[in-house]
Amino acid sequence: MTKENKKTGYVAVLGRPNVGKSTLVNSLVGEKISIVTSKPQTTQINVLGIVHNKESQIIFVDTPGLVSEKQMKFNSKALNREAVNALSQADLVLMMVEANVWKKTDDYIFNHLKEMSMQGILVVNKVDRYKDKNKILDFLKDRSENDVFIDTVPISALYEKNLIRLIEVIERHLPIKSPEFDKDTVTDKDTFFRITEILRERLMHHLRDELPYSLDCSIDNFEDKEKIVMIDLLIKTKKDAHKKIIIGKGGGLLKQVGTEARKEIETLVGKKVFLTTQVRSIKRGKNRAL
Ligand SMILES: Nc1nc2c(ncn2[C@@H]2O[C@H](COP(=O)(O)OP(=O)(O)O)[C@@H](O)[C@H]2O)c(=O)[nH]1
Ligand SMILES: [Mg+2]
Repeated sequence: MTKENKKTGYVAVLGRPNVGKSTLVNSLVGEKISIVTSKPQTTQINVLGIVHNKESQIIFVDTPGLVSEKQMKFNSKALNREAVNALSQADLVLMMVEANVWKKTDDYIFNHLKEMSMQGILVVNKVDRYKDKNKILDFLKDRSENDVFIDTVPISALYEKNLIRLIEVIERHLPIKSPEFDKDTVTDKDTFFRITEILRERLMHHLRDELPYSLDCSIDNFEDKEKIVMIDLLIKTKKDAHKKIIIGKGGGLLKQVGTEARKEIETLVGKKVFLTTQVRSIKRGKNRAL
């Protein structure tokens, strides 16, 4: 059976790290699709968040934040490639910025769109930070009058303000075609990916800035029993020193990370979860188990 045609398309969400891209996609999908922390470059690969409306199917592509070459550290090159990929496949682009903040990286992204002769919607996030909305008006005007932005929408992704308007504006610019995903599908990522991402988010939340990027989280064992899911998670790190930090004093940090992750995983799988976490440092191809 062919699906009824709707406004359907891929919407790439671009913006510098930490502007709130993942928060927006999660709010719109109504489920945690993509992890969020206060640290830049939390999202490492493109994640699809699919929003099903009566009139439309909007496939958001949450990208790792684009950064300029100058600011590149860790694996930013690979992250940039993900964002550029999303751009090339998109039917529509959202460029997300923070209200009253415009940084060099915003210029970099804006110029990138301009050079590619791409048009998009300017989404101005975190307006909740300004009680007096007049304080944002000049910013909106200054930033939206150019040939890149076809529309401007101020929002608060975190407090879900003006998101209905954003959806309306997006729908206006999408082509009418057959929806790509069935209505139960909210992301392209499977449960295993989402579980390891939850663990990574909790680790990033608790650890020092630079450490989390060198971590690799995976599932060692997964058993779905009738009333409980048994999961063994593995955290791989490159240095023994990192292993010590992750485990924490008397195992305290790892225990806390495990407890927080377990609660979120229970929501995701809809069952009680028995979770174990193990840290392993891998040096020059050798496996040094805990
Ligand atoms: N005040 C406020 N904070 C927000 C809003 N949206 C996101 N944040 C916060 O900004 C930080 C970065 O969010 P995230 O979605 O990970 O940004 P990303 O790197 O662009 O994906 C997190 O601490 C969010 O809670 C918003 O609308 N208002
Ligand atoms: Mg993100």
